[in-house]
Order: sequence, then structure tokens, then C-alpha cells
Amino acid sequence: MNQNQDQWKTRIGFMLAAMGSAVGLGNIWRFPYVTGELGGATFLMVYLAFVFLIGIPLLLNEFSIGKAGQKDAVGSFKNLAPNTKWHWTGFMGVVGGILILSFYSVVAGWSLFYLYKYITGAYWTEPDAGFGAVFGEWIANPLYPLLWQALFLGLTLFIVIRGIKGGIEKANVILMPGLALLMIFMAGYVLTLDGAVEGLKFLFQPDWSQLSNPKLYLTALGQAFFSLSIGVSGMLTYASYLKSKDRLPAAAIGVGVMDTIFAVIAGIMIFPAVFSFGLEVGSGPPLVFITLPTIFASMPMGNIVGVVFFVLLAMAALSSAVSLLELPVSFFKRTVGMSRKAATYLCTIIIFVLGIASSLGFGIWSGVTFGDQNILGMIDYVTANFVIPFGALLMAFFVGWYLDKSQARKNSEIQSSAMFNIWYVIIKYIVPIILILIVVANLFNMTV
Ligand code: LEU
Repeated sequence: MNQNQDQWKTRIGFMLAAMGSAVGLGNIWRFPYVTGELGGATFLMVYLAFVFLIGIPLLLNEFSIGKAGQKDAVGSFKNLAPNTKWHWTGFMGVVGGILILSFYSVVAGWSLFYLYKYITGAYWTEPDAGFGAVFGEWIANPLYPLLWQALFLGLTLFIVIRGIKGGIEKANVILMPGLALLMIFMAGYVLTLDGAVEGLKFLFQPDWSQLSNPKLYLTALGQAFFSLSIGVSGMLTYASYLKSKDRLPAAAIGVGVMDTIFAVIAGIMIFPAVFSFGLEVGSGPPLVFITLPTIFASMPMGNIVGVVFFVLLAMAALSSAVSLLELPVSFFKRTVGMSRKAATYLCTIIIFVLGIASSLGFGIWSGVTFGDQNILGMIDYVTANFVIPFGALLMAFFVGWYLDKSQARKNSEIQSSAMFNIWYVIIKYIVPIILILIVVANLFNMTV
């Protein structure tokens, strides 16, 4: 196969794919409910500070390793640091990506199922038992959610097996602009509802007392990393398919800004609706699968809004899942030496089998718990609080302390010396200090 098959056709194609990776369930499913739980605007401010001060510099850091390494997560470290153990960082990312996609595909499967229910009209009106009971029964079923999860992974496989240009780039060129249009339409519509202003106030008016809550900082940082897809090497892998003339800093800023805009628009789309129907905001993960359908059922044009919303959720999940699957596929292809086809099938099967556990954790395996977490909650917790921050920390150490400063500068492609120095101080000192504090605080939290 021609070497160029594994390269982006255009720079914008890469940007859209990286944005596709970033914008996902994290923005539409997770961001609104953690914001709801942790005081609205106060959470948003801390989140924004983390995205700009730490998230975007780390995204650039990860891009710089992939682009200079020119291989998969493991191979890139081997290229840049031969005969060292640094490639274990990439290996941890490969395992992390597989674990994340195993539970991500469960929630994505629910989204596809809801989409089907909206298309067929079954959820246009509230079922007799109520959306809460229907959702509870659905996730507890031992078989059907698995079929929808398999369908979702099948779609992901369909794209990844076609390679970078012909699969991932093409899909994102359609998915991302479509997603942007649908979200703007939804947010615009929701803002016309009575009571929408309350929702906006909640999102934009700070409650300073929350600033003394340590959980706010842990969650905001974890959410920033998850949302920017940092730390597991998916972004590293995408950057390795870049040609030499592409510029990284602008790409990192572009992806970070767009991802944040999508999260805020998701908030604008959800909170005004929640407030205008007088419902609870901090209702946790069910926000999207119980609260919103309840609202759609009594909203003018709610059926159309419901279809649009779940199309949007499924599209966002798909473009992120593609990046999570490409990460191990690229490893099996480029470092282990398998064909793309074989690697894609193998990884999809591994992910599906692991995902079965997360799905059954809502039903027949609900007795398997870790603290108050079920299986999905536990894998989400471990990957979001340990694998991702630890991966990001190792990558910061790699560039800040292992590589020469001149090499770090060249790889980062930052033109201005002043900007480079700021970035370098962040990567070399600030990120390690903050991340060590966070990882230690998480360990401590777990034991108390
Ligand atoms: N950034 C993605 C999201 O926000 C998740 C990532 C792990 C691919 O959903």
C-alpha cells in the first residue's frame, strides 16, 4: 500500500478530524451534567482557565510528539527516544484508548437507540411508565443495548477500516460541519422558549462559594483533558499523519477553542430547556436520556428537536470513537505490522468484548460495584482520573525534561521566542506540579 494512504489530504481535514475527536459525548453528555452538579458558571470559569492554561499547551505537546515521531503511539516514542522505556507511555495510551472506547460505545449505543425511537415516533410522547422507568429498564436489559453498541462499533469500524484520507478525513468533513449547524439550530430554538433566561443565568452567573470546593478543580481538569482527548495518544496518532508543512500551534488553539465553543453551546442548548420546564439541573448522567426526552415531549416541535438532538449526539460520539479506534489500530498496524483491515477487526472485537462488561453492569452485573460505581463508572473513573492525567504528565516530562530544549522548540513549531518560553515553562514546570497534585489528590480521595 502506498505510504501516502496514511496521510491527511488537507490541513483542514486534519483540523476537522482532531475537532471531531475532541467534540463528543464529553461535550454534550458529560459537560452539562458536571456543570449542573458543580455550580454552573463557577465551574465553567475554572474549566475555561484549565483549557487555556493547561489543556491547549498539552494538546500542542501531544501533537508535537506525534508529528515529530511520525508513527503510532508506541512507535513515535521509539523513534524519538530509542532504547529507552518512554514508549510505555504510548502503550499505556493504547490500553487507555481501548478501555475508554469500551464504555464510550455503551453510551453511544444508547444514543443510537434513542435516535431510532425518535425516528419511529415512539418517544414523541412520554411513555405511560415515564422516561425514567423506560430508560432504567432499557439499560438493564442484558441483550438489546449490546446490539446497539455493536451497531455503533460497526459504524466506527466502517470508517476506520478505510484509512486516514478515505475514511477518517472524509467522515469528519461531513460530520463536523453538520454537527455545528445542528447545534446552532438547537441552541437558537431553545433560546426562544419562556424561561430560557434562567438557564443562561445559571450558565453565566457565578456562585463564588463553590470555589472552595476541591471537587470542582479535580472535575474541571479531568473534564478539560477528556474533552480535548489529551493523554491517551489519540491526538498524537492523528498528528503523526501530518505532512511537514502543517503548523501545529494554530491547530492546537483551533481545536481547543472549537471544543470549548461546542461545550458552551451544548450548555446553552440544555440549561434553558431544563429551566423553562422547571426541572432539576444536577440530575447526573440521566440528564440527556431522561430529563431531555421529558422536555421534548412537552415542547412545541419537540419531536423534531428530539430527532435532531440524538442525531447530533450520535454524530459527535462517532467522530470521537473513530479517533479512539484509530489509536490501537495504528499501533497494531505500524508497530506490530498487521494490515489495517486485520488490525481494525481485531481492535473492534477486543473493545466490544470488554464493553459487554460495562453494559451488563447496569443490569445482571449491577452487583459488581467499586465503592458506589458500577463497572462503567469504575472504568470511566480510572481512565479519567488516572490514565489520562498520568499519560499527559509523562508526555510533559518527555518534552520538558527528556528532549533538548532546542528539539522541543523545533517540534512545537512555535515561531515567537516569547511564546515558546511561556509554553515551555508551562510544560516543564506548571503542568507537572498541577498534575502531580491532582493525581495525589485523587489517590487520597479514593482512600477516604
Ligand atoms: N474528547 C472526547 C469527548 O469529549 C473523548 C475522548 C476520550 C475521545 O467525548
